[in-house]
Amino acid sequence: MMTAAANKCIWLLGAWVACASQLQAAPAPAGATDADLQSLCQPDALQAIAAKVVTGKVSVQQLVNGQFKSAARFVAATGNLPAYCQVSGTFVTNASTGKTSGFLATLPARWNGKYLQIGCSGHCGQFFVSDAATASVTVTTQGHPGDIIGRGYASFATDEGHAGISASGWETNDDAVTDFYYRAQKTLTHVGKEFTTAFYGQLNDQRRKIARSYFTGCSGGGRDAYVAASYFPEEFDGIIAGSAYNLIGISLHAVGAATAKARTPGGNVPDALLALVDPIVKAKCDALDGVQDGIIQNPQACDFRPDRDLPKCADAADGKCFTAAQIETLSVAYSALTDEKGNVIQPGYSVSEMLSPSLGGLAALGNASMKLMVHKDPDFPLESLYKFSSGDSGAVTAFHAILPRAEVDKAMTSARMGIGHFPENANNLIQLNRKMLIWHNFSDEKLSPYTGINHYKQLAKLHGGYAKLQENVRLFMMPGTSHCGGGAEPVGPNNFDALTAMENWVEKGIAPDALPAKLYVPILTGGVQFDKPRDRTMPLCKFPEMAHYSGKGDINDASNWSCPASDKSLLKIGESGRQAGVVE
Ligand SMILES: [Ca+2]
Repeated sequence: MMTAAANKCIWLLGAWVACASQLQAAPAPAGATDADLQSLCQPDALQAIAAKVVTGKVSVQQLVNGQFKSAARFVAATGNLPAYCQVSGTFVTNASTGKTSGFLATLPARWNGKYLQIGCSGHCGQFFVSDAATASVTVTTQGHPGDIIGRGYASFATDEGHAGISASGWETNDDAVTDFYYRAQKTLTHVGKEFTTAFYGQLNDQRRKIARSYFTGCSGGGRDAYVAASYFPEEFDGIIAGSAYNLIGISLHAVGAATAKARTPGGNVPDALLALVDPIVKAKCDALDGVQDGIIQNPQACDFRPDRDLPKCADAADGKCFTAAQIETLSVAYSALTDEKGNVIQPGYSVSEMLSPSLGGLAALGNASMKLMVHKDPDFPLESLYKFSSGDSGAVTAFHAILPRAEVDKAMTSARMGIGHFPENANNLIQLNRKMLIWHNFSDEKLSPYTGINHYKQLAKLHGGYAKLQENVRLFMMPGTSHCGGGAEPVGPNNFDALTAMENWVEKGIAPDALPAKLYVPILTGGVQFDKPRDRTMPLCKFPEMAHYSGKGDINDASNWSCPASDKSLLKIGESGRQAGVVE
C-alpha cells in the first residue's frame, strides 16, 4: 500500500524534508529570481518591509531564549522545493503597554497568493511544531513535510507573547495571558497579511490582496484554531482544528485525575499494568463496528467499566490484577468530571488504547491554567476543592471527580477569550459562510476526543442539525490514533492531507468527505515517520458517519471501506460513552 508520494519524502527530524509529489507551486512573478529573494532575505531589507506594516510596530530580530536561530535565513532551492526566506521578530500586541509577541514567517520564492497561519502547542512559547521548514510542523498540520513551502504558501506563526512553555512567570501577567488567550494570534492575522503583500510587492509581485487565508493547528494549536473560529473568523476562508485543547475543561479534568491518583497510596497504575486493560477492552468492543480488526471505530459504544471488568486483587498487587485504588484512578480518567448535581463539566477519556498521560499527565499544564492564569496564585488550593465518589445524580454513575460549579463558572468566565469551545461562538463563522474542518484522534490520551464530539453535537443542536451544520463545519474522528497522530504505536491510520481537503472545500466547492488516511510509524514526541508507512489505509468519515468494511477484500485497503451517507453510527453510545459524559 506504499504510495509513490510516501517514497519521495525524505525524513530528517527538525531538518528540511522533500515530498516531491506534494508540490503545486504557482508560477514565479515576472522578474523575481531566487537571487532577488536571497538579497531581500537580509535583516535590514526585511526591516524596511516591516516598516510598511501599519497594524503595529514590527521589529525584525533574532528572538531571545533560543526560540529561533536568526533574524533572517535564506534557504536555496533543493530538489523540487523552491527557495525560501525565513524571518523572525516581534510585533506589538498592546500599544498602551508596548507588549510584544514573537513571530516566525516562512516566505517561499514562488508565492501562491495564499496566507497560512500555523497554531502553536500546549501553552506555546516556542515554534517547535509551527515552523513550516521542519518536519515537526506536521504534528500541527497533518499532511506531509514540505507541503506548506512547496505549495507556495506564505506562512506565519507566533510564540503567543512569551518564551518557554511554562514556569517563567508569564502566566500571572495579565498582558501576557491576554496574548496567549487570543490577542497574539489575532494581531498576527493583520501583521502577517500586511507583511506578506509588502514582501512580495518588493519582489515585483503586484498582488495587493491575499487570495485565500487559512489557519491550521493541533492540540494547543487546535485551541488557537477554535479561538480564531470563535473570535475572528472573518480573517480566514477556512480553519483546520485538530485534537483541540479547551483550556479550562481539560485542565480541571487533568488536575482531578492527578489528585485521584495521589490521594491514596498505591493509586498509581504503572504502564505494565495499564497494558492489561487494552486486550480486555478490545475483546469486548473491537467487533462492535462489524469487524474484528484491532480498531475500535466507536469507543463510545463500548460496554466497559473498570470497576466491573478488570481483574481485581484480593490481597497484594501481583502485576496481573488491579487494587481498588488503581481501579478508582482509572475510573476517574475514563469518567467525566461533573459538578455537584452530576452535570458534565469535562468528558473523560476514550477506552480505546488507553495510555498513561490520561491519568493526570496534563496536571502541570492544568495547574498553570487554573492556579496561575485564573487565580494568579501558585498556592491556590485547587486540589482541595475536588471530591470523588460514585455518582448519585446524573448519568455518570462510576467513580469520578466532582468540582463545585462556582469554581468552574469562575474559571470559564475568567478565561473566556482563551476558550473556543462555546457552541454559540460559531455563529459568526457560519453567518460569514466560512469553513471549519475539525479532526480529533479517537484514542487521544491527552485531550479527550469527547471534547470535540460534545462540542460538535452542541453545535448541531444550535445550528439546525448535522446536514445544515456540515455546510460550514465538519468533524472527522480518527479511530485508533493517539494525540495529533503521534506519540504511541497506533492501530488506525494517523495521517491525512488536511490542507488539500480545505483547499478543495473553499476553492473548488468540494466539501470534505471520506478523507483518505494512511498509517505510519509514529514519533514518540509527535508526528509520524514518513519513511515508515504501514500497510493500512482507511477513509476518515464525517461525523456522525463511521467507516464500514465491505466484508470483502483486504481489510487494510481503504478501497474496501466506505462512509455510508446516511450512517449515524457515531451517535451510538454505550456504557463507556455514558460514563465518559458524552452528550446524548
Ligand atoms: Ca473493529
